[in-house]
Order: sequence, then structure tokens, then C-alpha cells
Amino acid sequence: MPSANISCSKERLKVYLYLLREISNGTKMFEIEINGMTCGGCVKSITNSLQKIDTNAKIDISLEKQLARIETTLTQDKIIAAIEGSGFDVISCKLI
Ligand SMILES: [Cu+2]
Repeated sequence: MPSANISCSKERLKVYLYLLREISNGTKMFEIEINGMTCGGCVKSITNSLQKIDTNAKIDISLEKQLARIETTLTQDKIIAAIEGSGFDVISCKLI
């Protein structure tokens, strides 16, 4: 039946587009050394500025190690700009 086929193709197309979006928006994990964090407020301000530009970012910041791990679709440049825009220095940023 044609109608059944159409509905089936639509479903397939939906799944296909979903997968395609997942691939093209693939998240990456960055490890970033940050200088200048002194308290939980610093951690929060960096977290907020990153979440403002990627609401789905997974952010794990160690104040003790001055290190952030961020799982995001953002580019390295945008991550660095967000952190430095919050008033902190990025020492290094690498894909892990
Ligand atoms: Cu602070």
C-alpha cells in the first residue's frame, strides 16, 4: 500500500536526519588548564559562561588542579573566549 510506504519512508527519514545531526554535532572532550581560579565562585562563573553558549555542555572543573574537562559541541576558540571573557587565563586546551 502506497500510504504505508510513505509513512514508513517518513519515519526512516526522521531517523536518518536524527543520526546525521548527531554525527555532525558530535561532541568533543576538551581538557583545559586554567589559571586564576581561587574559589567556588570562579568555578561557577566559568561554568555559567560556558553553559550560556552550550546549554548541553558537560562541565567538570577542578579548582584544586586548575583543570576543566568539558564535553561540548563548541569549538576550542569559543571555549577559550568564554573562559578568558570571564577573566581567567587559559594555559592550555587540548582534545582528549
Ligand atoms: Cu573565586
